[in-house]
Amino acid sequence: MNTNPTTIGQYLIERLLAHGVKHVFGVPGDYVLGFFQEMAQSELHLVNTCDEQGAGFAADAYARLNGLGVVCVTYCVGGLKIANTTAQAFAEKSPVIVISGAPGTDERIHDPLLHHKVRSFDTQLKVFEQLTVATAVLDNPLTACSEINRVLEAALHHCRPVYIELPRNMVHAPVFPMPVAIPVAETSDPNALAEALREATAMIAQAKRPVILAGEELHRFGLQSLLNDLVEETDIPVAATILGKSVFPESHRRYLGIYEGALSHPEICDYVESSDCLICLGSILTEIDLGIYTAHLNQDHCIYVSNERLAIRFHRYDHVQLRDFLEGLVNAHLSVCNTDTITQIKTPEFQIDYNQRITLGRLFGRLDTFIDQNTIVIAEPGDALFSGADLHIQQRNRFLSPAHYTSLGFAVPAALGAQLADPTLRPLVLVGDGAFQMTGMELSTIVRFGLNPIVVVLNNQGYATERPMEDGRFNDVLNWHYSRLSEVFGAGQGFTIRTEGQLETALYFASQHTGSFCILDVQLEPNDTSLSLKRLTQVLAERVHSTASM
Ligand SMILES: Cc1ncc(C[n+]2csc(CCOP(=O)(O)OP(=O)(O)O)c2C)c(N)n1
Ligand SMILES: [Mg+2]
Repeated sequence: MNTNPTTIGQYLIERLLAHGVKHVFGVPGDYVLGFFQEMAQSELHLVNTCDEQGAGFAADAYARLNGLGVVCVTYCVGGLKIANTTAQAFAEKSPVIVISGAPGTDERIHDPLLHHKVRSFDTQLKVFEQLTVATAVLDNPLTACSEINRVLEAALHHCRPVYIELPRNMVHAPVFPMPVAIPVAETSDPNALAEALREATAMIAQAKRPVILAGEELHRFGLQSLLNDLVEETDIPVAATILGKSVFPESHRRYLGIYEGALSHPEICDYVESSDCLICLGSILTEIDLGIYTAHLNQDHCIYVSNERLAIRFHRYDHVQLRDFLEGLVNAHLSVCNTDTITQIKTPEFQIDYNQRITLGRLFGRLDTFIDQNTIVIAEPGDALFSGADLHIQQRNRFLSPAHYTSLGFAVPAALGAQLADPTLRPLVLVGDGAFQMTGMELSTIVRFGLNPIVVVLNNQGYATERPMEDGRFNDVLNWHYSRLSEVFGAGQGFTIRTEGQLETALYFASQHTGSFCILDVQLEPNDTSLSLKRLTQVLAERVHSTASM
């Protein structure tokens, strides 16, 4: 750790590198240009996107894979554009560092109306106070270093975004860093932990059919090997929430599938809901995880433990860490009676019918056999996610989707972030035509940085998810020639797909052509939607209409 005199800008860069950040996504502007130049001359790789929202989503995906991601923008015109992506990172626990340039402290005297200013100089700060777990304005060289370390630690501790504002005259301000204090890990109350483990192990031992429901926090807080140990030790079957999809290897002999209330496969739903001991680990149990509250989970049969709460049946335990509880379960060497042979929903054989018109179901049937060890599936909210939920993801952490916050526009920029975080992966991007039109231009950034995702556009001529709830021209989008985007960008390869044979040709080409992106314009009937989407929109339509009649 360097404690020699340095500058605020240099110190911030050094701390990002020390935390394993290699790439920074963003768009420069005059309030942040000085810091961009500092980053450009450092070991950090700058990835300037077409739009700030693209940078925000890329940083979110990068953070989910790398453990920390960074988006750097200019004041308000850039910063406020990533309010949405930061909100998503907060809602879904993704540790994104937002760095925004800002007017210099010397420029703020007498409160002038500088460009990009909204109401007052702290408007943007106030917005981000709502969207992050910690904020720092680096306006004082005496405290800047400790402020940087405080917010970075907060991002790691809570696995949520933080905000750093850097007034432009402070980038080169000299500082004398102090050695960084090693954060003290939060520990459990030993009595509460012991009591909770006593109750939980007794409940599991008595149960006839215990089941684990695994959620996203196991990934975010690095607890997946403990889950694996628990399953190897006990043979308890595992279902995952949709937000936690791929937290457990889906090829594992004890993996059941995705549980999301009535939206899940009926066999999985029955198995989970009829369990006499449901061990729910690291899930925040969102509305979507619970199948829009169609889930029937009996609290009397539940052990619920997340990073923030532990409840066993109707008893609540405070100050027990998820990690400690999980370690306790593994070390308890439980003897479990659930020796059920579970029925797994396997990838079905796929026989191509070359001249057959392509349908959504057949597309996903084929994609399920196309996924390999190096694929990371990135699914946009909409039918891409609902159909994507049933894909068999063999490796851990190879499925990304904002399944709770469900902001459209994530998938294409997320491919950029994911592939830079782990260049061994090839993203398979599943995106609706509506969502593609929001951020698809980041394919341009993907070309500039030499990446090669396969982008599958589900072209059903608009907002299929919304049509069953309320239809009108507002659900239509222009029918782009998606396959010709490769001409626009001067790279990549595009395919228009109407038949299974055309899909086959495109997938074969994509598997061979790894030099750039491939885009598949899959032309579907507007009403060709998945069963999950049909079930979901039926529930949502009832809600829309019951609110309308109130
Ligand atoms: C940023 C954002 N704007 C609006 C919505 C509301 N919304 C949810 S689904 C949907 C339609 C998505 O259309 P498309 O991407 O084509 O997918 P499809 O529904 O056709 O599968 C919309 C507009 C949203 N979730 N996110
Ligand atoms: Mg669509």
